[in-house]
Amino acid sequence: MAGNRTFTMIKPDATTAGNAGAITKIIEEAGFRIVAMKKAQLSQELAGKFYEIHKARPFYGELVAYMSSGPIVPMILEKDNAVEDFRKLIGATDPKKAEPGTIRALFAKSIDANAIHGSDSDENAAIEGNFFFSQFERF
Ligand code: 3AN
Repeated sequence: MAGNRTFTMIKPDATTAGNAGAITKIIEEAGFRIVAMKKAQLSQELAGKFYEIHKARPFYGELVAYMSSGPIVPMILEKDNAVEDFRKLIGATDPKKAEPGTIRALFAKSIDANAIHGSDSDENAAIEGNFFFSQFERF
């Protein structure tokens, strides 16, 4: 059975551009409840740990440099079928391929500065949520 929580992070491009509020509004209007939320900035070391699963990919170095280059807004979200529904709401990794109306189609600048992250499985949603939030920061 699909789980009811996912993890997301508004990336430095969208946060710096002042789009965090507009993106959060779209997320809430799509029926997701915010369980945890904050603003943070990752060091290179922490960004490297967060994206450890992509270590072998050619874009890993750029991804880590980019994700530690500015502020982010991580969140844990709740909704039935959360992981799959949220991936639909954000659209394809490459904003040129993202469906019109999706968050990446509306706000992403490029494949790396693509506005927002969404967990790809229930297991990764739990790992990623635990990376950023303690049990006392979930409501
Ligand atoms: P998604 O975030 O859509 O799940 P993944 O998990 O394949 O995409 O990739 C993780 C992150 O790595 C993406 N959000 C994007 O920022 C970056 N990325 C993925 N593919 C590329 C690529 N070909 N070139 C540069 N960055 C990439």
